[in-house]
Amino acid sequence: MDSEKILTVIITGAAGQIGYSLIPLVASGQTFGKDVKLHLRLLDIESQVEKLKGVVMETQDCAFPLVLSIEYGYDPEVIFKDADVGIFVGGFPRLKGMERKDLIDKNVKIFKEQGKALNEVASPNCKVLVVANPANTNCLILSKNCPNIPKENFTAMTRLDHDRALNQIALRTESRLEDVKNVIVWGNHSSTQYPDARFATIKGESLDYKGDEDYYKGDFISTVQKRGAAIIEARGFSSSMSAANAASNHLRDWYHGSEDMLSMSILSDGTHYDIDDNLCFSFPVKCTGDFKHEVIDGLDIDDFSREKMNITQKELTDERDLGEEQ
Ligand SMILES: *[C@@H]1O[C@H](CO)[C@@H](O)[C@H](O)[C@H]1NC(C)=O
Ligand SMILES: *[C@@H]1O[C@H](CO)[C@@H](O)[C@H](O)[C@H]1NC(C)=O
Ligand SMILES: CC(=O)N[C@H]1CO[C@H](CO)[C@@H](O)[C@@H]1O
Repeated sequence: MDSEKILTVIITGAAGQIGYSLIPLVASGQTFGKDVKLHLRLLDIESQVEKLKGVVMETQDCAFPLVLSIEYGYDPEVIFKDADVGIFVGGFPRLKGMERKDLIDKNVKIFKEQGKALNEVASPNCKVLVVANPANTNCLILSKNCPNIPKENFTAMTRLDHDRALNQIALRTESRLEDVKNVIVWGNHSSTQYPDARFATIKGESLDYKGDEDYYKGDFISTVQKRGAAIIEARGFSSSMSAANAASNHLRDWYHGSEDMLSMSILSDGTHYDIDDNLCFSFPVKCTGDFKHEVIDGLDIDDFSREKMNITQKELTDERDLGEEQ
């Protein structure tokens, strides 16, 4: 018999909206599987701890058979202890009228502190997913402050954009969602991202991209890019159910592996698609299981795509430079 599999999983921002949707996905086994037992470690800021206590009570009341223990609090040096997986959902949100520089300053402070704590107390084998925006830059800062954990173990989420893109293609082609595969989201998780349908397949056959090129170069891209804003406009809150679901999908496929081409933001090393190193950039990846992934290289980049990739790269570079002034 295999020895029992146990993961210590931390979720930051656990008292927030995304946390509330994410905890049941993780705790029920949807994310890591029904055979993986869990120690849950939930963090939020001090002013949210009372609320977090309520979330912990509810998590206990769900009586999830996989959950061996739950701890919660606001001190990352306590909560991050021995973490195998870190899901960073908590950040400083962009408030109305806030400049990007202020947003970066606030988040740099949080992710520096959390990176240091992770470095001190987490497992050196810890795997990281950053969800909190600006996710790519937050991920880069976290990694910089956490040299004990290899760079390849840091990722940021573009899976929500990826899943949004799959859904738009399914609607456009009147296909079943499960039959649509292999889109790519390049770059930053923001309105400069480039959702790329050129290699998409439906039931294993190439999508008729050329036959509907105006759409795939136009409305398709802008719909995916602006989907987050459209949801805020309609719902009055930012995406949380779908963000939690995407975080769970990202971790599930990273852990178990997948046949599909997926999108993940990773720390670039300058060897893929002429993207500079030292950026957290979303690439097409193949997840091979046990939290291993490789960039899918060799895809053709036409002028249209390169121009879009240049835009998103430039923005990330500017933002990294802002973050480094701290
Ligand atoms: C990257 O995306 C995040 C999240 O949407 C956003 O806050 C940030 O400003 C973007 N960065 C750039 C450089 O566009
Ligand atoms: C993309 O950026 C590179 C380097 O900055 C530049 O040489 C190239 O001409 C740009 N390509 C397009 C299509 O904008
Ligand atoms: C993707 C991946 O798992 N990368 C590395 C994470 O860290 C461990 C060691 O701490 C490495 O063995 C993995 O290759």
